[in-house]
Amino acid sequence: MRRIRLLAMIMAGSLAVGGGVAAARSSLPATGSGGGSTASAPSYLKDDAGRSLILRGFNTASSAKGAPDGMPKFTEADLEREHADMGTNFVRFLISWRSVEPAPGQYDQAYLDRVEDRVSWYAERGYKVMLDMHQDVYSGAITPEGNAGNGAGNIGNGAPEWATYTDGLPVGKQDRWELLYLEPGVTRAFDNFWNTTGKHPELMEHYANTWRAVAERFAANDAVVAYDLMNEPWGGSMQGSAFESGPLASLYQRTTDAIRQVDQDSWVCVAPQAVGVNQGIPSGLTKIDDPRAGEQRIAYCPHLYPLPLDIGDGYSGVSRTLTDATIAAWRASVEHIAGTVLGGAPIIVGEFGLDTTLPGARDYLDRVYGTARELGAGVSYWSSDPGPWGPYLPDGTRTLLVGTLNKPYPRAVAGTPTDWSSAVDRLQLTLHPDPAVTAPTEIYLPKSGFPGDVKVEGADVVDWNRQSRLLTVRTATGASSATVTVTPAA
Ligand code: IDC
Repeated sequence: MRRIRLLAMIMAGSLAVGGGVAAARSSLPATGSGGGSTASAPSYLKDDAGRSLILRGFNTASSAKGAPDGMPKFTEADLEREHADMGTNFVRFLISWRSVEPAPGQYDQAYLDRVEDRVSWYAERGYKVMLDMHQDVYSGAITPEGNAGNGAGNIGNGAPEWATYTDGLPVGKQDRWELLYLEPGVTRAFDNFWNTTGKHPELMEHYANTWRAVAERFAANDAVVAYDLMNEPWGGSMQGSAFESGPLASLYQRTTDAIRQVDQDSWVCVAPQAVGVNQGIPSGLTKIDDPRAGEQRIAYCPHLYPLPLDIGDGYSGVSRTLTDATIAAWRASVEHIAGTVLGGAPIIVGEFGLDTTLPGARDYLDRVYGTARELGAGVSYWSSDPGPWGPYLPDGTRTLLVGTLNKPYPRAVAGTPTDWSSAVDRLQLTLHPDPAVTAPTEIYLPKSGFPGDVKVEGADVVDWNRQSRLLTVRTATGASSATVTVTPAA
């Protein structure tokens, strides 16, 4: 019953505010590039050489949430397999407040050592890492074993026990973990965190300082490029734009300021309220100021979880039509926040994912990656955990995700990608070279017959590395545009 009400509430919200999104979008400058509906030219995270990064990878991993040592069940061999099978270059790596600050003001350096150790696996393979301060339902301290009644175990995670104040309010059982957000004890824990109760001004301060401790550790680490400040924020009793423009924006600002005391260069990623916005309703998030010298390094990192996919049909029939409508509304909302509110922030889709056994799963994946490409967005798929949502089943069998994700793509572009397309049997990239960037453009090519036939205009092939499967091209001096087309050998 309750689930239906929540879904109805979100759907109603989506219908009621849909017009607002469209209006916001039409007021943006239209570039009309590639015949798409890009509201403003995408912007990209840059690597140290100044190249535009196209980030493709996974969330790793949900298994970290309840683990006593805070580490995912994911080995270096697992990363090796992922890299060989899909050529990923990015990870959204889950960390948690409870693990960084197990007691007030005490930062667990041994935990950060373990994180750093995992980061080094990624660094050795040329990956970029986004650290994600994960939470679901606030904290493990309020959703003890078995609470959800679905055998999922300890599903709440994030805040340390000492920062969890439910004021004695109950947390009942729910058959879907998301619905625990509606329980009175969970609402109160969030209200105390955001200090809407007026009783705990210290908690947000602790949170910002926790991030500073993390940033201090990773500031000089070239592989760590971004900090995702809070997974799926929830306002407790305060919802929508009152929450997003109020306590959420204020937490983001304080945390950004704290990070910048120790790290000038990493990107700070902000996300909207999750419920509703993940399903395509507009966000009321407001601007965050980056105090660093030079250009802003704030990225927008929303999640995408269309409700119709959950309702049973997967991506087919009426739920496909509704999912497409959700994606269109979500895209308009994302372009508005990244383009207008945040002033041209790059986008990373921090999470999206589905049960790959659902009908139409492959089409849905192609649809979302296509949208991300048009937005210039990085993507971290939820998640690498073994199972039907992930790339591998627990016995190691590949799901359809592996073949669907393993496509050629430009990983680092010496300029701006103005148009690119990717299919299992073809990669085409057109870029506007940046003469200030001396490093070459790198393109990942899967094993299936690539590199085969390589055509370049306004550029030269510098190298093909069979080991890393990277094709390296350098644009001709003075060229205003370059195009690379690669098709596999027949
Ligand atoms: C899910 C895990 C599931 C776990 C639950 C609660 O897949 O095993 O029981 O979290 O800890 C999100 C969250 C992400 C969720 C994911 C899938 O950010 O933590 O993982 N999801 O449900 N938001 C929307 C979906």
